[in-house]
Amino acid sequence: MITASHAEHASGHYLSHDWTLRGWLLTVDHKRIAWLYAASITGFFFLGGLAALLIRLELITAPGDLLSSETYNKMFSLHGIVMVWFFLIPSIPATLGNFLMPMMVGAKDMAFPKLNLLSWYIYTVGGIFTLAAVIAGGVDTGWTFYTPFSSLFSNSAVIAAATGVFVVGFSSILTGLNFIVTTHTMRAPGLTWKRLPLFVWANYATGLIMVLATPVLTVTLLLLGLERGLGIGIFDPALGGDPLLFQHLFWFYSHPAVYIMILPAMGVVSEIIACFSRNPVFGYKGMVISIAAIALFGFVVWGHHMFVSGQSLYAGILFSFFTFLVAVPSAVKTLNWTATLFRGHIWFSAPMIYALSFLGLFTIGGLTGVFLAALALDVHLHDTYFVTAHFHYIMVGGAVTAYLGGLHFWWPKMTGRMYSELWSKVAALALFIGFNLTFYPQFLLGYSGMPRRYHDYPEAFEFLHILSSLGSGVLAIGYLLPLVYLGWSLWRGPRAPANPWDAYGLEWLADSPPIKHNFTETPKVTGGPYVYD
Ligand code: HEM
Ligand SMILES: [Cu+2]
Repeated sequence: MITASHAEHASGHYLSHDWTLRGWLLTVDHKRIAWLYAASITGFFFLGGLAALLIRLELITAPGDLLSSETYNKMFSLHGIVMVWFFLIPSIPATLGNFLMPMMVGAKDMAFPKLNLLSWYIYTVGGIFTLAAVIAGGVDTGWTFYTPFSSLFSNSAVIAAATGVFVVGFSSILTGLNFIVTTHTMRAPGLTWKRLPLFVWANYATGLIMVLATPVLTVTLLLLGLERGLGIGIFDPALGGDPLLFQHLFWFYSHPAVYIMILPAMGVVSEIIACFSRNPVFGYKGMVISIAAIALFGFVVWGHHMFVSGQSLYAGILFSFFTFLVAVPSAVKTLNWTATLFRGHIWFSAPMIYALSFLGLFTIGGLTGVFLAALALDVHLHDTYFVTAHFHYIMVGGAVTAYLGGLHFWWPKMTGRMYSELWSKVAALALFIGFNLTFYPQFLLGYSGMPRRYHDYPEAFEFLHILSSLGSGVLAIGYLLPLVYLGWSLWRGPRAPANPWDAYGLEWLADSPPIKHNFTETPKVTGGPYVYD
């Protein structure tokens, strides 16, 4: 049980005053910073999405007839760089996490509100560098910046783009730091670790990965810049370097980084599934241990990206083994969500449709990851559309779907407004259908030998590519619709009560939208989370 008072406030809420530029750009309120991030990542999401649509347009026909191969390379690089570094990494933590972490632990704000604002500014500076790279003609290295292509051969705007990613890493570190310290020091009386909502646990673990892994990426990009800009030999064998070193360093960060994308998504889904099946999350302790295990083992599997790079077979066997191992806690979580649904009173609200979509799509993404972790199979599947489909099932089907689910779940809290039930369900279904139509054919394409990152292909692959491109049109509708009805709800939506879903959690005790410092008095916690009956 949790208690607190939330009397009506004549003084108004966090959005009701100070709508000056200064009031927004110099705010240290975690809730407003969440909106600054939300606006920025939405912009990047649609920029990346535009590039994706151009890619899918090119691939409708077998010959490379819409974009030249150079432009095509720049298009998928733009898509990957923007989506991974400027949308997915910040997405849930920087928006929903920023808004909710302090509220869920019963605090007034983050531990370091000014660092929180600084992290958004750093993100913005990074974003400007990357946009400058695009304006300067684009980058063609892919989001992975592999050497020796990026350091020696590419004559596109590598330095500007890599600098953007280098800079944005610092914002990620600051966000992570804030999550860690906030969880440790700002919890309300009675809110012990064993009573923390899973969303808080997930973001806490994500914070640890952000702080521990991101510096490796930062250094790697710095080394790349030193070699490309000053000719210092690090990755170039002619100068005494080793090109594979780049891949090791890059994936040492970027594999854990995929858990930066998925752990917060898992946190969101836990909250939604518990609420809309009116059941406590099955196996809370197992869920927390799984979060920790994923964060920990995520650090020892990076070599699964390098099975065919010539690394030693023994290394390959170990990396394969650990990769199978990391799939176990993911499976535990999936089974526990399913058990939570079992005998629940399921309410098919829009957030729940997103959460259920996540469950199915994440499972397919995870299981195909297990295929890829098998050494022999990966020789056949590496660098094909099978890999593309695998990670899109997780990063888009999983993380983006959960982000939208969370946005719909907490929208009434964040804005004080309700949105159209009908349209939100239509959008969630369009997403599910469009997503599968786009990416399921890519498994078949990859398995039959279609390599990734090519702008033309044999005619035999045309039918599946057409399906995939059609699907991307439906998917685009699924993403554009929320922009319309959520935007509309801001002006015309009915007022939201403090707890429209009858959900548990400290955030629901606050007003909708919350007052500036969230609670009138610090809430007291006397029991565990998810006391649904
Ligand atoms: C559930 C356990 C998972 C397993 C067993 C797994 C396994 C793998 C393997 C073996 C590869 C390398 C394939 C290759 O390049 O030949 C791979 C690639 C990839 N995976 Fe996963 N994965 C899992 C979860 C995830 C998650 C949670 C994400 C993202 C949130 C993710 C994102 C990616 C990405 C982005 C790539 C390809 C990167 C690139 O080459 O551009 N995976 N996965
Ligand atoms: Cu990986």
